[in-house]
Amino acid sequence: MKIFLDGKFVSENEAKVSVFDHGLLYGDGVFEGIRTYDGRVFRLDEHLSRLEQSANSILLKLPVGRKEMREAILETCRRNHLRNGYIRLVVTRGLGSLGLNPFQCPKATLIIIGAKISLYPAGVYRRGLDLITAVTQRNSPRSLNPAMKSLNYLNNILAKIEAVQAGKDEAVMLNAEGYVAECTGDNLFVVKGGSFYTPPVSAGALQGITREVVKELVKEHFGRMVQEVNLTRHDLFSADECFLTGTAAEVVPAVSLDGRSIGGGKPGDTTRKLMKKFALLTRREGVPFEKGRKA
Ligand code: PXG
Repeated sequence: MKIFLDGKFVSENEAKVSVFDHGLLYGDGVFEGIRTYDGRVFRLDEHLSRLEQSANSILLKLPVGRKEMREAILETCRRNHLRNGYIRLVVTRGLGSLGLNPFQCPKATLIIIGAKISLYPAGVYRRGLDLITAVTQRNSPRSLNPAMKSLNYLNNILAKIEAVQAGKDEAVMLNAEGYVAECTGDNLFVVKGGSFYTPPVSAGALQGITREVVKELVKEHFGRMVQEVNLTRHDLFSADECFLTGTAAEVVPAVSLDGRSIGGGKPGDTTRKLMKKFALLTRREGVPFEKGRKA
């Protein structure tokens, strides 16, 4: 595996950052998880825009511009023959001293890792996920806004620990008002009476790239606009269908929450149709990276 680290491709063994990197010391940085399908990078510019917005929000100057970043990603895919894989793009605040002050870190560290993707096991897509509600609240947009994809994931990790300890697949995170924000690494949707709902970004949801794709698919195949509204646990209990979306998970059904079954405890037809349409879409668009191959 060849990893891009600050302008050079290095082996896994050589791919190391300093103990003085503020990404390690403080979780000070931003990241993206991106997919490749059939030799093409899916929604690359959308991911790069979100990275730029996250970086701008924490006053982090990206070490290279959009064009160079794009090319470094495509080259990482080429060198790792990443036809169907996962790219982790990480920008940390870089080397500094043992103090919070980010202005003492002269240059951000850029890391691009090309890896094989590990989805949920296939059975989960047939059976659906069992969810719990996390006691850990989603970060308040007024403290660490979940709309920024920062390296600071302890909030999500604490909720994930709750799910694992409860023997369940995933945790739903609520905001301070008690409304559903999202899951630990995925957005959440419900279907009820033919309408589609997802929490707004203001409720503490990331503006997921997959979430946007699903909105497009709902419009195209169901002729509906997804409604961004505050959702309660009761809305999930009483939904016809529920599913999660994310770069790693794609579209995955959820069939129970806190021991209450959702939609009869089985993945619904609408969710299954969206899973199929999503799979088809990923196979026909994206930025090709293999030399001599057209889009
Ligand atoms: N919410 C959160 C908090 C996320 O981290 C999503 C929603 C979905 O967004 P996209 O753009 O991927 O549709 C994410 C992104 C993991 C993992 O290992 C998941 C994400 C990022 C990093 C790791 O499950 N999901």
